[in-house]
This record gives sequence, structure tokens and C-alpha cells, in this order.
Amino acid sequence: MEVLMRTRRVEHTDRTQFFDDTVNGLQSVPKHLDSKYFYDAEGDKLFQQIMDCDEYYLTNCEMEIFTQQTETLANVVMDGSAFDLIELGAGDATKSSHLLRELLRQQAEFTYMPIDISSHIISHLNATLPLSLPGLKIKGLNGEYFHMLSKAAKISNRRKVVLFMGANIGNMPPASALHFCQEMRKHLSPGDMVVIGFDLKKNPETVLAAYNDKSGITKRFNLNLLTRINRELGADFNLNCFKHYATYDPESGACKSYLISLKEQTVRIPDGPTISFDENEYISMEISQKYTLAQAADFATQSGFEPLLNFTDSKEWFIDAVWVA
Ligand code: AVJ
Repeated sequence: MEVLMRTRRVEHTDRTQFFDDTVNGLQSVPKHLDSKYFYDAEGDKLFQQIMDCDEYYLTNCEMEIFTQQTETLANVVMDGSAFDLIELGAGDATKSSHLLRELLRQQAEFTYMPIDISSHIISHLNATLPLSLPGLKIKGLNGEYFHMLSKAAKISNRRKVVLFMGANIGNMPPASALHFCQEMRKHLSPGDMVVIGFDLKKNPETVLAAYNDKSGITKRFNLNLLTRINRELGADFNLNCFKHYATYDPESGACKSYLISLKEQTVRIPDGPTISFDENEYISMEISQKYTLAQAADFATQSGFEPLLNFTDSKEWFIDAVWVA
């Protein structure tokens, strides 16, 4: 009963947070929504489809690193002592499972601690990974990244290796991303490591195509957040009256996506405000920031880490950087 009540309270908080963030974002000038809300059940499916798109190179690049350089990667993180391998936003752990298998093969002494905001993902990983990776010690943690990093430090005092893959850091504007790295450093001790994925600056057309695929999956992914707002908050967005628009600025490295209002219109949110759109008014939806090698290394030093080495795919489009606290 206690457990049930706690669950319900958390869900209530989540819904209110979604409502507040949505209303605040849509009442701001310019309007914006938070890309962390893309990932409902349908959003998860669409993101899977994005990863299968020809144009979306990021997953293939990082997959190449995790499958072609697995042994070196394993040796770097093992570093001769027992450790906790903590993955922020583990998802289905497809890429990291290659590293896990290699660590098991080398009889490394470690516990895998995936952290995810989705309790569904954590219980799935807890149930399935030990079956596909016999001998794996796993302790999934469900909650906010930094709360769970503190919790992990209380559970065990072993050396920590934090995986933050998939260029998820790119979903924060650079200043917030740096702040995030600084916060992460505060939760770690000297000798701890971070393996962090950065998508690199490259041919602008290659970048833009990844966020503007021909088959329109990214467009659906973007519009799906309006569907989610309609379903969960009872709003009345008409999806036909908004258009997906992606841009890439090679100078700043910011790849951004927007939804553009195709006409003057109003959208009602029950128990909330009515939102008016001018024709061509935009909602800022997502940033996927691209970096240079130098910028990534600067992030390390500016947040109290030492950049140790970079794992790079053969096209040199993506890195998994290894930093030491
Ligand atoms: C999951 C944050 C790495 O920004 O490339 C993919 C999300 N958005 N296509 C990215 C995303 C549109 C993705 N990350």
C-alpha cells in the first residue's frame, strides 16, 4: 500500500511538471518546449526508427566505436581495480552491452548500474541483461541522474566509471552542457572516469540531413510531442497546422528544430491558458549541439576533468571521450 501511494504521488508530480513546463514554454517569447518530453511510448518507437534512418549517422558511428574498439575501451575503463559502471540514460543498452560482454570476458570486477528516469527501462534491463550476459552484476537505479549518482555513491565506495553516451549532452545548449559536466564532477572523486559521447562538427549537409530525413520520421518525432500534449494535457493542437523545420549553423555548431505555425491559430489547454500563434510563429523544440575536438577537451578541463583519450569512428564524425576526475 505504501509503495502504491508513493508511486501515485510521483506520477502526479510528473504530470504537473509536464503541465507546468509545457504552459511556461508556450507562454514564453519565443515559444519553446523541452525535448526531454519527446520520449513517451510513441516517441521511443520513433526514436528507434530515427536510429535506423540512413541519414542518422550518430548511432552507427558510436556503434562502430563500441564494436570495433571494445577491447581497448574495456582496458581503459578497467584500469586494474574494481569499479561501478554507471550509465546515464541507458535506454536499451545496445551499445554498452558490447563493452559489458568484453568486461565479463576479461573477468573485470564491476557492477553495472544503469540510471534512467523511466522505471520501465530499469526493470526491463534488470530482468533481461543478466540473461543475455551471464554473470553480470546489475543494479538499475530509477530516477534523476544526479540524485541517482549520489545514491550510487552511498551504495558503494568503489571507483566509478560513468557512461554518458549517444551525444545526449548535445541536447543542452553549450553553457548548460558545461554546467552539467561541472555538476557531474562534483558527484565524482579523483580517479573516477567519464566516457562521454560528442557529435562532431562535419559537413553541414550531413548534419542537417540527419535531422531532416527524407522519410519524415524526425518530423513525426517532433510533432509527436504535440500529440502527447493533446493526449496527456487535453490540448487541441491541430498537427496539420504545424510544420517541422530543422536548421544547422556550422559556425556555432547548433542544430535546431522548430515547429512552425502555418497560420494564425489558437490552442486551448484545459485548466491552463489559451495560446495564440501568429502565422509563421515558431516553437523551439530541440538543440543537438555539435562540437570540435578542442571544444570537447575544453569542456573537460573547465569542469575539473583531465581529458585522457578519445575513441573515434573511422569517419571521425563522433567521439567517445574518456575523462579522468
Ligand atoms: C538522443 C539526443 C542524441 O539529438 O541526435 C534525434 C535526439 N532528435 N533526432 C540527437 C534526436 C532528433 C538525439 N539524441
